[in-house]
Amino acid sequence: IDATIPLRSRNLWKKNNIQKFEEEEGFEKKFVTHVETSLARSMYNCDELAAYEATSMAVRDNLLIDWSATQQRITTRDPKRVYYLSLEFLMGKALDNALINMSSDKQEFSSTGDNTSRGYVKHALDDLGFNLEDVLQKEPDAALGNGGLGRLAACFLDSMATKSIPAWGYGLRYEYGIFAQKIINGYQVETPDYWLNFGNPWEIERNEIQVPITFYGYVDRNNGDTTTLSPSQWVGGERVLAVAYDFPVPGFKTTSVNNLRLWRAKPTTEFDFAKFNNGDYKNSVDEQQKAESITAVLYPNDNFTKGKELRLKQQYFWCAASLSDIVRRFKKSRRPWREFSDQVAIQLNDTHPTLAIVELQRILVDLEKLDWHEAWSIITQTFAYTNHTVMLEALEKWPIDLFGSLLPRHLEIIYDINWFFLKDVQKKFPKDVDLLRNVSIIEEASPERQVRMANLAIVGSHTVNGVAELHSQLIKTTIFRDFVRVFGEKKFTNVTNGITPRRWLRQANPELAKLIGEAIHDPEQNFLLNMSKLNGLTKMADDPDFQTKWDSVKESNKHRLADLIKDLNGGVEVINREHIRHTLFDIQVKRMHEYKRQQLNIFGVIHRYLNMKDMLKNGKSIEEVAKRYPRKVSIFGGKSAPGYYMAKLVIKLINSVADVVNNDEELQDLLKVFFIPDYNVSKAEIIIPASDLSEHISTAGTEASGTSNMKFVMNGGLIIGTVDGANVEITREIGEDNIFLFGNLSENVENLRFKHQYNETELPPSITRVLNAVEKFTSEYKNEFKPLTDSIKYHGDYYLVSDDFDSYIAAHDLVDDLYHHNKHEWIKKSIISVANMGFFSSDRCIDEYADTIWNVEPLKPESS
Ligand code: NBY
Repeated sequence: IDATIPLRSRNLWKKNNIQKFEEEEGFEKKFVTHVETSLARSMYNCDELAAYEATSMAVRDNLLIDWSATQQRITTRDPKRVYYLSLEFLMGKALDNALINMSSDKQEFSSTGDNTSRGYVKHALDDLGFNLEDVLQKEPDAALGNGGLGRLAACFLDSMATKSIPAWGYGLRYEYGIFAQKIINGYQVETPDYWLNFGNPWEIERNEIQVPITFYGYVDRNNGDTTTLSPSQWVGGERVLAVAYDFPVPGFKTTSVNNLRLWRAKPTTEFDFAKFNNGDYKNSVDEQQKAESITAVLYPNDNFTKGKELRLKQQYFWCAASLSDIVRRFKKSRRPWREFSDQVAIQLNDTHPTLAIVELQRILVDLEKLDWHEAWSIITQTFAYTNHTVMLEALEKWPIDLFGSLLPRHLEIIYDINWFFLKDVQKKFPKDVDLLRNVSIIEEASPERQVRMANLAIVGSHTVNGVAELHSQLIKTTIFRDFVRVFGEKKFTNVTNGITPRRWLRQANPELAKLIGEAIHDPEQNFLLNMSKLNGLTKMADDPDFQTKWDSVKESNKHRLADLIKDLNGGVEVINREHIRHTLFDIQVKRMHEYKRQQLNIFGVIHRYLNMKDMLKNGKSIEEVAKRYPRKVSIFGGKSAPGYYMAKLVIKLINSVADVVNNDEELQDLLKVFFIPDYNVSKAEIIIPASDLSEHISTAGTEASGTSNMKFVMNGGLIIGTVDGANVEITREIGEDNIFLFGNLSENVENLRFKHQYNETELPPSITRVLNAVEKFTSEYKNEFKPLTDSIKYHGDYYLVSDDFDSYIAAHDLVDDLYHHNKHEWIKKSIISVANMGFFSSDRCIDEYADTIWNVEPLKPESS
């Protein structure tokens, strides 16, 4: 139905258009209005939570005015647009970011010295009786993601809005995000993250947008001679509804506001009358309620898949709802189908949305009655796929039986896609059975046949990209090498990841952003939009005054982190504040995973501790020890997948070591160890700016890119790392003198693993000593850490901890030496590194996607 207002009424609408507020007074009015009407409270009954809600609603009102204009512009001009399909959007908090990004025509310096909208809102809140920082704390993180992949999607949304690229994100609105991690007695304990407990002022529930989604059932081929290639009728069994929830995504210094649409599952109003008539009213309602479980919870695994039916249901529910939305919008534009890919580019964030390919083929063939091949050519002009891992345990596969029962028609379509694809391959490479077997979308291996989602994604996409140069090279030579033979090299490209400097520099590290702005004569901080401007820092790198200021910002950030750690430690101080400026903050925060090698890090800490104790035992004074092993605090943080036994054991080991080391009075605070519980986006914003050194030490060839490495360096931390993922390009950009690289190269990994398998390697004495000492830290059971040490001693040391250990220790020696005996040189490296990090802005990354993969252009607001 047409819901447009008739012409004669439109002037009245325009006259009543609401205006954005652009300064304190306007904000105050909105704030009080929301307190009194939306929240039904008053000045006698307004706590910080209410202040957070009212502030958010006021800011949201502003964003929605720009959102509406942006969306109308897209509808009217009908440019090519991007749909970014991701099962995870790790957004973190929205308010602070919105205050920084929210455009205003009156962006003057306010008395708070903050030139964004944040400045005057802070001032206004102060006048209204609130402290902005405290109010911001009331917002729960939107933690709808596991790690790098989900946060990447969030950074991309920020950059696409900032660059005025017409783009929508599509995902799921999980009621429970990634679990909250508690550390009890040194062990990880998971508790549910019910982030919607107090409602969510940032979402718009769109009850008018409900898409029916079907599961199970059968395929009806009423006409006996039709083939699976002809339009077929899928008669579904279970039906649920997908309801849209929209989140405005503001760009920085622009009025472009994009949309993130998340789907929620709810029961249909259909009713099982059969059951009802049998007197089974309760059961028929229960069945309905099951619908909601589809979007109840985010699966908490990173880089690992398990074929759970509910996960496949999530994937189809989300793909079907999103495609129905995309197709509906396309049909409204009344363009012919052959122009579909002139309007639509769909990016698949990993293989999780690969069903979208099959669903679009189904819509085009079964519902729109397009010819199979015509439909397929539309598909392959529309989709592109981003791969995020080469690790086999992370490649998605679905057992045929499970798949065929949930999505019978889709399985047929996959068979047909595969049939045509393999026919082509066979024509090009006659009699190459191995090739056919390797590239087939169906895996024939026992015990059951499986659908290989990566193969399907490659076959259905025009472009496949990796996320850092080394990784993109590796996918071509390992997991996808046979596809390179089939499709040629050009289909496989690289787009090195990036991060948004708005959140990861301006928001997380306002003092550094301010100092940089002053130093490069850019007080308005336009460098946040053009990060090559950071180059201007280079000439200050040697300036002693500037170095002192630079170090003072770091010190202040270290205090901020020390405050957090104290707070997390039950109010008991861990870090000696007196010496904080000269205490090396050594940080590793990321998901807990064997390939990321937190075990290598904690073994290094044990090595250091044993050496310090030995020195004391041998009669050395604490001053002598301090000279060899200067002040340092080793900070860890990260969640383990709930079922990942080894990763959880590493957490326990870190906490056990912390217990012993931190309470060893003999060491006089020279070494401290702390595991930060519940690492998340908000904590990252405090942790990352405080690092002197961060660890990115994955086994070479396993970390596709890494993005926290970029965040740390952009905040003036140096890194110790392996030649892996984006570390390689960080080195290229900042110079090899400014990074501590160590360890074996990816080309040697296979060989080293082979040697371990045949017991051809003897462990170096250094690691043997550490492994033997590990049980000294056991607090719960005898030999508690045996699985960890055995995996290195007896089970092939798959992650090559022993092979890299000595070189890791040597790199740390260099770190100690430089930090404690040549701090000026250290700071210089820090400044030069930041000066050269422009490449890692996600704006650059989005430019590359837009130019080389999507073929889309910005659609700028008239005013800018
Ligand atoms: O994606 C990460 C990579 O490990 C990292 O190197 C890269 O920088 C980042 C962005 O490209 N991958 C990642 O975070 N993956 C997941 O979180 C993930 C989550 C779920 C599943 C697989 C991977 N899953 O199959 O369920």
